[in-house]
Amino acid sequence: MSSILVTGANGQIGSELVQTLRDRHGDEHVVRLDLRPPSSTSVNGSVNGQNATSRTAAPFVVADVRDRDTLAETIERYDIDTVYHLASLLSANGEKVPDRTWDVNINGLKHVLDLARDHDLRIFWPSSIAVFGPSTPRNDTPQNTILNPSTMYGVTKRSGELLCQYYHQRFGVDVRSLRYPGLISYATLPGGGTTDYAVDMYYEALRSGSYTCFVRADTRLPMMYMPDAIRATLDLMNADADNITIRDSYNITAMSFSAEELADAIRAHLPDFTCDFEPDERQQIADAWPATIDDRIARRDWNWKPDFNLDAMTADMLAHLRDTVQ
Ligand code: NAD
Ligand code: AKB
Repeated sequence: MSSILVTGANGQIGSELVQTLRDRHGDEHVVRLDLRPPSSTSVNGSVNGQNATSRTAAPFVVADVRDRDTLAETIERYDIDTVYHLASLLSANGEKVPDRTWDVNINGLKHVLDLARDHDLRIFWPSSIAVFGPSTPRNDTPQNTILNPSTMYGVTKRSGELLCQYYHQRFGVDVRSLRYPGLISYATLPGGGTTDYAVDMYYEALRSGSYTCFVRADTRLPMMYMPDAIRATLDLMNADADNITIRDSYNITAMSFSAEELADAIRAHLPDFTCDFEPDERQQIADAWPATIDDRIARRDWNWKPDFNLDAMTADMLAHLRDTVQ
């Protein structure tokens, strides 16, 4: 049986996607790759982490996705047929190191697409609402619209979308993609994006009862709870290829709320929670992104439909975090 490779496996999405893939395919058929071994021992004590050449019950490869040779070696050694290529720098961190962001996000993806062409791999690669920019329509942002990203992260996401579409059209690579909105989860902290405030607010509400939010109260962005994001990812990958009409990246959304509405939703459970707002440089990034997304094509092509709205997500987040956050 072939195996699945998840790059960026330690990240906010990767850590949860890996768990779901393991449940479906077995630990030994899900190979994780990241810059460092996972920090905890909660990975069955089976972390290898030395190089790409060791096989364990739950294989882990320490590698940089810019290292094409190690990617190729990993794909051959573990008989990989599908790659979830998540390794990336995100929007806020990306602005601090734009050269590295281009290098990791674009050259890493190019290696994966080249290997997909040569080894007949199926690829999932996430794009982002960061492909949109200040002159994109902000409400019900259409699938096909003005795409003028204002961050290096957004530039790499739009360039990556075009690269995916090109490899599909020119070489027949089965690469599929979603423009995720901000993702909210309790298992692993986010990795330096603009939408991180939405996760931070839950943690601080429980930890200290107050939060200073780095965007304005009226900042409204599209968001999604992680269980919906994982399900969307796997549903897209399981969809009949004939139904996939978008080969750059699908618009997808679940909910949309302002930072103040998020604080209010938390306050419904924690009445003493206080939130103030001190926008920093991430405000400018948030202001260039849509408030709401039109995802009708995803709904039509592969029956996308979210399960969680703001209230359901808030109840679930707080229930999970209550015991762990001090
Ligand atoms: P994250 O920052 O939590 O995790 C990214 C992982 O990639 C980290 O574990 C990091 O160590 C690893 N990584 C970074 N550079 C690497 C390199 N050179 N080689 C190997 N590994 C490297 O990110 P995430 O939130 O899990 O995002 C995963 C993907 O989903 C990214 O492509 C991101 O752009 C996309 N996305 C995420 C969100 C979100 O809200 N989380 C929204 C839209 C799109
Ligand atoms: C970020 O804020 O950078 C990510 C994203 C929406 O791509 N969460």
